[in-house]
Amino acid sequence: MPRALITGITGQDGRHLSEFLLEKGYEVFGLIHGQGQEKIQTLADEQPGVIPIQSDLSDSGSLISAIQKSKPDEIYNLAALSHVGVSFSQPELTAHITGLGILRILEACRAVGIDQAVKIYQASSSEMFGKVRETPQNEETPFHPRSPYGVAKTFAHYMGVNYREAYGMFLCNGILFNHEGEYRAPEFVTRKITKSVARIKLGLQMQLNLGSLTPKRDWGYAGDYVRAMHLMMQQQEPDDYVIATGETHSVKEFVELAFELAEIQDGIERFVVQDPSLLRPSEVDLLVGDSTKARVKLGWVPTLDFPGLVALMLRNDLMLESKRYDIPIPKTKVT
Ligand code: F7E
Repeated sequence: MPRALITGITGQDGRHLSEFLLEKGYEVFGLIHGQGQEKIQTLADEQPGVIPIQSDLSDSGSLISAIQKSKPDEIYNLAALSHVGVSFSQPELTAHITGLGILRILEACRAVGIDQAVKIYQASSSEMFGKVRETPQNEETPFHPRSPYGVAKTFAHYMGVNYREAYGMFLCNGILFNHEGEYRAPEFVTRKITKSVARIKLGLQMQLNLGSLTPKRDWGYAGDYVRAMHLMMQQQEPDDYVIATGETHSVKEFVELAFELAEIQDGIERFVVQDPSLLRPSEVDLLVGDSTKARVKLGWVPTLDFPGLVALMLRNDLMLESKRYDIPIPKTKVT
């Protein structure tokens, strides 16, 4: 039975990936940080089958013992301070976890002596392209990060490349474009929109505060993207891959479609308030990925397009909010 160790186990990608790997027959270990038992209980409730290990990405000794305990064939480093906006107010913590986390894992593998056997996945990000040098972006596009988060991810990316070249370690960087779904946290714009539109439909909310509506993102479905992570790790040679749909849409288009699917007329005019406090000191205006390499070499294809993604997230939020307040699910284009 193959063994996988996942950092960021309770995050969106950790949830999708652990479900996927458990179904494939893996023994899955998840790193849980902090001292409370609450997270361990939540993990047991929401992700049954995952074996928790208390450890912290900022504590090298705890990583060494997590690796000794789990004896992983594959490590997926998904943990990060992942909110780009928040990284501007916590830049040092972002560097500490999002940047240095993978370095501590790589060194822990060397210290335990599994560095030539273990396969490691590093969650790189399209945020590294930032102020884009070409469109669409592929594996050869130069990086120009626009946030402490993007800078930290770029450091981590190159650290992985360096350990691959210097020590022959098996490390894949998955340069994932935005990926969303039912497990997305509500501080990210897509989930904020679908949750708010669902609540507006149910009469529970009257206003949706947003920052800029003009940035464009290449939004895919997280469930599709964890399959790509696993595929990279099954190859003979480690490599870096862009994972993206190849389509880009503005935040405004996302909001418009969510209102349309919820059958709410003139939603932007009636409910959206532009809130200057949600603007970022420097913004990434346009991202769209070229995932030809992953499609050709890994045989990876996404299953959900943009309208399918918005519909899935909105349907999920309509059901959750209706259930929470014991309101019948309203009739819409997705329910
Ligand atoms: O913002 C704009 C915001 O926070 C998307 C992370 O998973 O993907 C994600 O990073 C866009 C930005 O995601 C609000 O300014 C407007 O232009 O959902 P987001 P992100 O920054 O693209 C990459 C690939 C990662 O690696 C990251 O970890 O939407 N926007 N109004 C807003 N964004 C938020 N969060 N909230 C708003 O009210």
